[in-house]
Amino acid sequence: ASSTASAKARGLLLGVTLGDAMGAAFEGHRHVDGEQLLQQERATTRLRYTDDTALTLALARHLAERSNPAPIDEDSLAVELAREWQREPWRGYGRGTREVFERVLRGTAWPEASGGGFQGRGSYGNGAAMRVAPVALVGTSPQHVVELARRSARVTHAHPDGQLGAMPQSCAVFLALHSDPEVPLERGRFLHRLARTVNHAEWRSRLEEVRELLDEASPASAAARLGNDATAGASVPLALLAFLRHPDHPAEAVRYAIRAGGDTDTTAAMAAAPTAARTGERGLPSAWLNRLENAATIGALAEALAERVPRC
Ligand code: 8NA
Ligand code: MG
Ligand code: MG
Ligand code: MG
Repeated sequence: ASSTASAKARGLLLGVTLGDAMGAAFEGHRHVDGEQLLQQERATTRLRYTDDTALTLALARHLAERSNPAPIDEDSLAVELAREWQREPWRGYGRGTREVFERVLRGTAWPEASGGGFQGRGSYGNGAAMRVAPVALVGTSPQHVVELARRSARVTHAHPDGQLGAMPQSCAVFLALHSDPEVPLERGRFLHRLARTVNHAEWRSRLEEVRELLDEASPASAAARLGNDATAGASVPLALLAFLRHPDHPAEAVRYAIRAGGDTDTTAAMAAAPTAARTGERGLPSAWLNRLENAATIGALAEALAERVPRC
């Protein structure tokens, strides 16, 4: 892999992990003030990641073991994700996802296992969006990436909204990965490309709301407007805003997402993915990286996937 692809792939995967691990201390808090966050940043304790990262890494390993043009095999992916939960069930999984994994491990095929939750409606939680970032490393175009996102999502999230959330998230990571960090990001154009690729009425209006908040919204007012809970529709837009507010500064994007409260580990992980994919690993604070569990393994997995990043 080129040194740029390698730095960007490492940024992407380590960024997700750091956002998740920094945000985990605040998950479910209504508000997070600057002082609390500063305390967490100044601590020297080990940074532990949660389900968001565990499943992102499982998806990354799945992709690393397969080649294009069909890097996702849903039957295997469902089992691999479920086994990851079984291996470390204490990482803080959502209820819906735990139930899907129990069914998969009992031998139920994924369409039935994921379709059975929430009275047969399936989950529209943000679990598919929170783990989707690695598909951006193997996708060859925005269209290809959102198709991979949909396929990776449906093994646990049968509800269309759970799958749809993973699409703008993956597309944002792809566009950021292939952006030149030396050239200022054209945020309006970026949102326009996302809207065109996802091509869905509800997401168009969510992206329009993000556009309206680009210049001055505080984290609290952004959360009030866009939502900050564990559903895909009320977390992916906030994460995207955090990225677009600080496209060249992963730590600031993470801080913005955390200060917005709610599902902080997940929104911070989703905000960090495109930001650190754009800047590469050097955009991540070394003080955070030094505290991060399993950083060497995660870096090595990123290097393996960097080989697959297409030149474009
Ligand atoms: P999920 O499928 O349980 O969905 C997450 C939440 O979305 C659910 O708990 C519901 O509140 C809501 N939801 C989803 N689908 C429906 C529906 N059809 N009808 C009504 N409500 C619905 O799990 P997931 O994997 O999608 O969620 C990811 C989240 O789970 C992330 O925040 C992750 O960090 C984790 N999480 C952990 C804790 C924790 O206890 N540490 C708390 C919340 C979430
Ligand atoms: Mg989590
Ligand atoms: Mg979910
Ligand atoms: Mg969460």
